[in-house]
Amino acid sequence: MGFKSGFVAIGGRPNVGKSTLLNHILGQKISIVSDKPQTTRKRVKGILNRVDAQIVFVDTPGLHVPKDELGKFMVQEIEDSLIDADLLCYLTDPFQDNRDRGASQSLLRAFSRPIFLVINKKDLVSQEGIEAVIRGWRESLPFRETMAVSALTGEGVPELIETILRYLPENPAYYEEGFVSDTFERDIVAEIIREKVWWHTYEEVPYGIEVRVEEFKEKENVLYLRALIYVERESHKKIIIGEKGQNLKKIGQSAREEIEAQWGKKVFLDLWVKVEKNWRKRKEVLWRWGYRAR
Ligand SMILES: Nc1nc2c(ncn2[C@@H]2O[C@H](COP(=O)(O)OP(=O)(O)OP(=O)(O)O)[C@@H](O)[C@H]2O)c(=O)[nH]1
Ligand SMILES: [Mg+2]
Repeated sequence: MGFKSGFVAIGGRPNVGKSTLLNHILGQKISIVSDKPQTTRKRVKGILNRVDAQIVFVDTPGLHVPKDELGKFMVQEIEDSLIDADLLCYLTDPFQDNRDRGASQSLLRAFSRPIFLVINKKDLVSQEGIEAVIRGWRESLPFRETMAVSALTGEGVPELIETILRYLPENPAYYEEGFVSDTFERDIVAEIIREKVWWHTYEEVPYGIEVRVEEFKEKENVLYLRALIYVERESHKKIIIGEKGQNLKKIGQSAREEIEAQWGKKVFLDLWVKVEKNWRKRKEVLWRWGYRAR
């Protein structure tokens, strides 16, 4: 058998565990995760290198009906990820309602290569629960494979990878060995900070957050970072900073610890909060930040 390679898109509704699955497969944090829907905004590549194959996984934003320019960009990211994909893992979980099937129909129909139905969060339900999900989907599209996994415990993930490999073509590798993601270091740092802001804010606040890393200076054993956290409203700025700056301190501390662990260096993280009014609706700001919808 020759070397195999291909692109595998991980798609599905918000919050079903797409990014958690990507991270588990790669054995490292590549894509940020939270318990709130629509965490992922841009597609994230994670490259699995094996002696016999290279699988380029593409984590995508959650499928939803866009309400603003940022949402339009996110849905476009899903569509663009499918153009190159050899296979689509449509991820769902046992807690989705009928909207899951409704929302996915046009996307799934437009995709002409193999689609797997992957039911995630297996650890939270019984076998009957999994079977109920499969029954719910039976009338819909013909999936080539149906599997249940837990992205959290890893149960079922090796089987998923082996099954994916059976469908991939014989091809040389797309990326050099050792290449795990094509995300720029600055953007990785910005995403880690955004994740911590998401963890420490609630209701509508996290959705209006954007993080930009303005300075990224790497010296021998030290990484110096200056980042701006943008919010949509003055009141959100107060929430992020918190009483006597306590919330911002927590955000900064957990982001710093994670960056230090990833880079293996001491990190100085200088965090600032700025208002950019209603930025999710403003094309000129979105374009500047790389969220360019067609
Ligand atoms: N119990 C359990 N929780 C999981 C599993 N996979 C993901 N989660 C949790 O589900 C929540 C959403 O996970 P994400 O990986 O951010 O989901 P996503 O599909 O990438 O979400 P969006 O980026 O918003 O579309 C987080 O709280 C995860 O910890 C799993 O297999 N079991
Ligand atoms: Mg995600």
